[in-house]
Amino acid sequence: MRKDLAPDLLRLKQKERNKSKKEKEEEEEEQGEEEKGIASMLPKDFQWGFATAAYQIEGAVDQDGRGPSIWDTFCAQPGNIADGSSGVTACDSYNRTADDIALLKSLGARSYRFSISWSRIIPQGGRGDAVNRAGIDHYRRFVDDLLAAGITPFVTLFHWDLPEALHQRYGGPLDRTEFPLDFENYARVVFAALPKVRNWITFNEPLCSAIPGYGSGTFAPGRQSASEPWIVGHNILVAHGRAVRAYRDDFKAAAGGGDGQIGIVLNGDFTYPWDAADPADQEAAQRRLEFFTAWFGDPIYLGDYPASMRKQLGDRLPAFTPEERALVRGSNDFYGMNHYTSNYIRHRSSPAAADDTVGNVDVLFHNKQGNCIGPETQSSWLRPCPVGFRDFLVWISKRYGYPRIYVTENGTSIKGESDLPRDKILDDDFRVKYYDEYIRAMVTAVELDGVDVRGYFAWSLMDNFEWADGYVTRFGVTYVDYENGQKRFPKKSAKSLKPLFDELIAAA
Ligand code: GBH
Repeated sequence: MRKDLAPDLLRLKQKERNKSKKEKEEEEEEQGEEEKGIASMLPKDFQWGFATAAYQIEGAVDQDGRGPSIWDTFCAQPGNIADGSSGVTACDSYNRTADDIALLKSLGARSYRFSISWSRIIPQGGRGDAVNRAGIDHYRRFVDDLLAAGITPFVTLFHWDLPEALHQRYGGPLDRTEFPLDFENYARVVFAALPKVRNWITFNEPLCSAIPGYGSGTFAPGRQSASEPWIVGHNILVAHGRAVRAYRDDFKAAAGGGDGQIGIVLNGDFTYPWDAADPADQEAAQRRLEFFTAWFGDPIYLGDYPASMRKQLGDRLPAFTPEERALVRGSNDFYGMNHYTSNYIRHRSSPAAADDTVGNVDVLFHNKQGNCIGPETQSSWLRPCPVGFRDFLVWISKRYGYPRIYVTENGTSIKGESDLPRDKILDDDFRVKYYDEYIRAMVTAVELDGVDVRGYFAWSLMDNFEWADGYVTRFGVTYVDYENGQKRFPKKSAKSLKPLFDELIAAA
């Protein structure tokens, strides 16, 4: 019923609903009812904080025995990165762990999501290759320091920075046998090295390794193919399954009473039909979500790829062997959700092109009536639409049986932010509003739709290397002065999250 309403109408409806709820609470308060507001609260142990990724912040690419990753190679080829930059220095976080932890503390974060650089742990990447003690020691110290500061680590094993040596050796995730075995080995080394970590993420956004990496070629390793994205996606799922099985069999029980958890992070933009009255557009909007997120979610929660993908892609989409299926199905202790934006979707009448990756649809920001989904940002793909967050949380929850969800990334860039003087950048009202509206939309999903959200991480703790967009696009709640020693200056948005979560989390 709600599906045929445009997001702006939904927004109004939501406002209305929240208002009447607030009014109701006020009434209850007058009546002196004790349970007032309890249901509208996030759980008291709700984990909130900020997220980053190794290649985007660490710099120090040659330090302490790190081996090169495919992003070092990709950045070195002219034309791949908008401003010709790379992660060579980035935020220099490898040498500034104390600064980053102090920053997290000052912002009131309860948790921190960061990723580990595979080629710092095993410079050549493979299971027959040497382990780098210095790399392990670095992350051990970092985890100890976070815990000493009262901050809970959420650790991502793979945020796109494949060791270059594995790309050279067998094409990395293109190899159905070697890649899952080498990833499992790397995961085991890290699980053993960091027994105090209770929250593990195997892969960040496998879709981004697969499609920009091997389809459009806009991300490392920059390959362009109509068939490789589906192979890469498949092999990443199997590698994820192997790492999860290893963790459950050999590490989970030993680590602090068996309360550890592990899952994958999937990205997904929500969709609305371009013409809400056209069943073909309604179907197209669903199909786009399947190509985006159910591509990985369905095998994990339901045991196979969506029928719409099989129908369009045929044999280019690998089939699970029984052994692979058993590894992948049921392999999430939680659902890690990265979410930023929404689109209007229009069906296409012509057959899908061979290199189509979106389900043979047009992905748009305007609907048939000419309504725009949200204001422009610095990122061509991102326009704020908070109600899409609520609707996406509900879509995932219904499809997968209301899993425990951690929102592992959410945030925005701002159009023209980098052109402003520093004092103006620090006054990032657009980002403050984005977080306020998105987080409240999430809370609405918790209180009215029964969605089970356990944590939330803002992307990102600080401005950093925004992949192919370089440093011009800033996603940080903290400004980083790249010209003057990577000094950090918290923006208004950085300080806005603690009061917001203090309001929304139930008192202990
Ligand atoms: C996340 O990806 C990443 O996990 C994080 O590292 C990144 O910094 C953050 O978001 C902000 O971008 O230009 O049309 O080809 C979000 C998903 C994947 C969205 C790549 C944009 C490129 C679309 N992003 N995608 S396009």
